[in-house]
Amino acid sequence: MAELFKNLIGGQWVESHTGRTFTRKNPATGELVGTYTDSDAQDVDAAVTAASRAFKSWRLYPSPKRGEILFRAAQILEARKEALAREMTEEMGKVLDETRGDVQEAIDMTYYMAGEGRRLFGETTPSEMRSKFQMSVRQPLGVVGLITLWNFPIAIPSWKMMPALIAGNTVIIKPATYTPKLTVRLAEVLMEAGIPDGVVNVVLGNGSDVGEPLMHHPDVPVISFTGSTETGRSIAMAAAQHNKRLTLEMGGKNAVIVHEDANLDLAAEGILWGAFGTTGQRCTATSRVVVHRSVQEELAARLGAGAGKLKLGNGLEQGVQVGPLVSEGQRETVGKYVSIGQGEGATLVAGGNVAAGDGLENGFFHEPTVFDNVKADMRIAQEEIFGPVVSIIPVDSLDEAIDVVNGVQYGLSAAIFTQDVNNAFRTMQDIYTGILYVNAGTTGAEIHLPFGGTKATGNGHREAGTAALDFYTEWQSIYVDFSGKLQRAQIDTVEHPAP
Ligand code: UN1
Repeated sequence: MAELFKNLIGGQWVESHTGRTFTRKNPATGELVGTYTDSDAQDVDAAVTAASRAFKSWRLYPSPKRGEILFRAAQILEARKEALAREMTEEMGKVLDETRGDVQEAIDMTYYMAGEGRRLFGETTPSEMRSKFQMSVRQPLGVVGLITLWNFPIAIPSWKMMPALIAGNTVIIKPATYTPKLTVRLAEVLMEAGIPDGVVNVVLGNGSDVGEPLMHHPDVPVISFTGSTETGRSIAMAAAQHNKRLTLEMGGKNAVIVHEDANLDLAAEGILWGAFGTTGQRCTATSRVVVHRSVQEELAARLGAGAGKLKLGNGLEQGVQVGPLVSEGQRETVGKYVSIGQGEGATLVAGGNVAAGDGLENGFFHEPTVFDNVKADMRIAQEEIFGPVVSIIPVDSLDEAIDVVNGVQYGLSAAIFTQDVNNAFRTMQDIYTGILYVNAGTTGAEIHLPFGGTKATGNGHREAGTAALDFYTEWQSIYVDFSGKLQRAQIDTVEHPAP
């Protein structure tokens, strides 16, 4: 009998009261990967009760001690890195090198936030009055609801959980139904590391049965969501009704500028990795290449040849560079956009088909696809595809390139390849995205710096770095008057100067 993965509520691994289960199959092979308890609003209620109770003591637990628990969790994650990466490849599909990177991001974030337990800095400022001391301190918010996507099955949960926990919040996480296992593993690690019962809760199930009750729950004042812009908007409306604090990490339509002075070898390599790594299923994936017309032909030839050479297959196998899409539905979306691109008159220079042969027909594979001569307003150049499709858009100047990069509804990541420092700085100044790379592709953000985007990509908050703490804490400004008299305003200190 295969292991049944359960909810974690109040420190106990429990089945949903529904008695239902759901399963996940390996998107590369179709083999069963896991069976999961399938929850609903009643399980969410139980988790909220447990998390609310645990918050009373966790908020008072000294933050350096919280940090020690996180530090132990990071050590356990390190020790299990390889096993976790393999499980992730089986469940999500991306290749082993990338799933190792995903686990590494969780390790890095956990160590980083462990260290924050000894900082969590506020400020002290001078007072306008005599004998008065003032400071700001970070206070936790309460029970935090986390709703995560499947493309970074352990990194994204860790980006949300670790800052929330170090700041003294308790959490309830609903992982994506495609990849619940790695969230269960992360919660197991935290329990082993000594996190008190009820501080971390996991509720498995789908968006309407678990995500919605969580986002509507009156005792969950904070929601953090990573996923589509469409779902994010509906969460924002629900959050507004309850006056919840909300962070949204949503779509992208990330572009790389290849200027006429670019190192083309470097640019082609960066684009191939950015576009086809994780089979294009990253919020940060390279989806548009905005190229100076003088180097368009050469770059298109390199990208077409490079895409054609990539080895597709089961990500656990040596030498495989591109895994499957996460689901049949995701592959259908890719197919739909390939047809749209052809209908719009773009030139297909590589790929364009479902991939088959050598066992690929058992999974959701699609050929890495490159379109050339794309116009900036075509749908393939405007809408997020979240798959292995990249569009080359020719331009005549850096000004035009910058306008094209900015001319979409999203603003997550962008990049420029140029050897000219003036062009690099000009781009930094004028591109309106949350993340920008110079002479590197659009992916590869590190955990030390704020992660997130402008416009329809987000709602103004950032994950990672100390910016994440701003989301998971409330500032409290504290004034301590030790003068022994009622000081009413600056005027008092002027009128009654000390002897
Ligand atoms: C995402 O796709 O949601 O910068 C996150 C990167 C990764 C994170 C991507 N470190 O591509």
